[in-house]
Amino acid sequence: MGHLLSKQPQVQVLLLGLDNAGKSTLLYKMKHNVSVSTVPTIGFNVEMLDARKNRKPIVVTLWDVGGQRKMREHWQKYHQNAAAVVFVVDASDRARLGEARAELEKTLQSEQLRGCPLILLANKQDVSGALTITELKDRFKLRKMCSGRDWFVQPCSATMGVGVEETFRKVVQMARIPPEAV
Ligand SMILES: Nc1nc2c(ncn2[C@@H]2O[C@H](COP(=O)(O)OP(=O)(O)O)[C@@H](O)[C@H]2O)c(=O)[nH]1
Ligand SMILES: [Mg+2]
Repeated sequence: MGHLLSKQPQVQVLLLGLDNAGKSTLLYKMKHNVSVSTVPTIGFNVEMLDARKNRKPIVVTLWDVGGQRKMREHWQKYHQNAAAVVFVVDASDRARLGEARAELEKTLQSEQLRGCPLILLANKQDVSGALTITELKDRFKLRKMCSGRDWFVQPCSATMGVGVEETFRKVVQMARIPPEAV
């Protein structure tokens, strides 16, 4: 089994975003389709999911490297070989939007992530008053921030499981597969 898996192209996907954005909830929902009560991530959570891209099996490894301030400096280490970045925003937390935007901008400026596709998640859509994807796109000036890369904004509610499958499909579709892996 391990042998079989190792033959499949592997893609590394980073789950990034501020603490409390919903990264760990999303990860568990993608993997097990269940909501678990999350604890603030110290270090990282990682899950491998099977998928098909261009009708070929691939393994998607999702890295949830923790959003707490002291962990953010470690993001850099995970940037190498990233096939895609999923940046999770708590769309209901208007007070921290500026902080989230600054973090995203810093992330995208990383040399190792040059050209890396971005899926921006407007999470917590179940909370009334949450920013819509259009509002988030405007507030983040996303078009400008993302010039030179593929990007997509997906609304979701990680706890309710809404938009989670769509997110995973989008990740698989947009992920860059390293040429040596195919
Ligand atoms: N209402 C609501 N709460 C959410 C959603 N996603 C996550 N949460 C809650 O937000 C808190 C932080 O989630 P967590 O996944 O630990 O965030 P992380 O720090 O980014 O890993 C937890 O209490 C989650 O239950 C969502 O879509 N809607
Ligand atoms: Mg977490």
